[in-house]
Amino acid sequence: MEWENSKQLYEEACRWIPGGVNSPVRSARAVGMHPIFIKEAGGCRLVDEDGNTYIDYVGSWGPLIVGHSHPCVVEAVRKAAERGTSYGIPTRLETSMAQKVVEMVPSMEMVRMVSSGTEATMSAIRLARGYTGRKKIIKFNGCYHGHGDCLLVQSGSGVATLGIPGSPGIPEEIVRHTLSLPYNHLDGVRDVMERLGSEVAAIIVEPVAANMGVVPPRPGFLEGLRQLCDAHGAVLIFDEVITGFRLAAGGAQERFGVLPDVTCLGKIIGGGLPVGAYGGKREIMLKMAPAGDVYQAGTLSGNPLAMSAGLATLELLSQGGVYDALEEKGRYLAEGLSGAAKAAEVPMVMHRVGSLGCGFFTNEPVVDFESALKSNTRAYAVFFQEMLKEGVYLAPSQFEAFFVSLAHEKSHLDRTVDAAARALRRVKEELY
Ligand code: KE4
Repeated sequence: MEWENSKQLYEEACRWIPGGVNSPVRSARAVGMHPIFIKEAGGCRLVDEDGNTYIDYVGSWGPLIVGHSHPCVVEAVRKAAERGTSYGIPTRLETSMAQKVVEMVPSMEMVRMVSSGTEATMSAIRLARGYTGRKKIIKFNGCYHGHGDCLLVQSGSGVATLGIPGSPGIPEEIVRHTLSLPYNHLDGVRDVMERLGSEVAAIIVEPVAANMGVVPPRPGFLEGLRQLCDAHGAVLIFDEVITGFRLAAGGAQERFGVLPDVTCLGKIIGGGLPVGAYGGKREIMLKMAPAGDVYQAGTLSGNPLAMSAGLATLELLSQGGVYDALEEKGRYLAEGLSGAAKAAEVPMVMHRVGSLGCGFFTNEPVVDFESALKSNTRAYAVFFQEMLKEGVYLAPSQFEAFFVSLAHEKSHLDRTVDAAARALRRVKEELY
């Protein structure tokens, strides 16, 4: 497999775009190569600029849960575009989307559309601070909530991948009120809340962490956060940008039976177009301007193209049997990959929740960011490159996830497991 055109396109891009990419995790630096450039995609397949095809397990980092270029989504966007792309004036589509989201997400009574997950979490933090009149925020090491200043502390995803200690350009005064604690360690949270609880506006958490690789909540962790927020009057925010509409129709909060006060959404809600959202209890959401006095705005928030793509996607996800199918596909793939690692005698800890998963190259338990960081990222890099040569596109970082879609058929999963068997043998030869 060769990537001559991608190499040239990357060199050209680097002249005009910092690092040649519009988002750092796409750079593939962490896996020791240049990024491939994609020409088109359909279903679970990608085609790059050199004509190579891949089975795609990134799906634009989660949004394409029904597959690329789904006819229903394409048709919805086409029809909307013919009527205009954006008005900056209310449309009935936005109300339909809000009603659909409230219907699907158990804790939501009202919702506000924005254009990215970062906007959703930034707004949720401002809302929590405005609603409580408090300043402090608790997040968790290895969780990534977008690149908003006050949340870019001990973050996962690209920050962890590139080993950036946070980010220059964020004044200490901004992050002084952000406490980042070990994920899954409820005692640590309880200690901090007992000392500072009256100053804490919110605890924000990925209910299943997916930016340090995939790390599920320990039994009782989410329930414990709920109890601590109730006891100290803090707002519990679930960042469901990845887990929303993926782990169940109602996301992680439905799957784990713990209801937050505010939920942040993104990715799937836009069906591949730029959409984020935040919402929750009516009493809290009514603090947002113009109903209340906490300000947040967005030129393209709720634009008809993005609403059309998102609504078409959520309608497809509302059909019977969808989440059983995603569960079975995820299970089948994860068990296949684990079996291939065992056969190749390569240490791998496999975590999977529904159609979201990650294989850590380690033989120790992974329960938080600190233990995830012990993974052999060199082994992951070799695995990534070998799988790419086999025609399988994985996340170019150990600290991300694989995303299975409805478009992945058993034949694709079998091909992936067969490819992994060969790739892992080469990892074994090279590193173990
Ligand atoms: P965006 O601003 O990238 O739409 O969403 C930020 C965000 C918020 N919360 C969670 C849990 C997230 O995972 C994300 C973004 N996820 C990364 C991948 N892990 C997006 C990929 C990228 O940064 O290019």
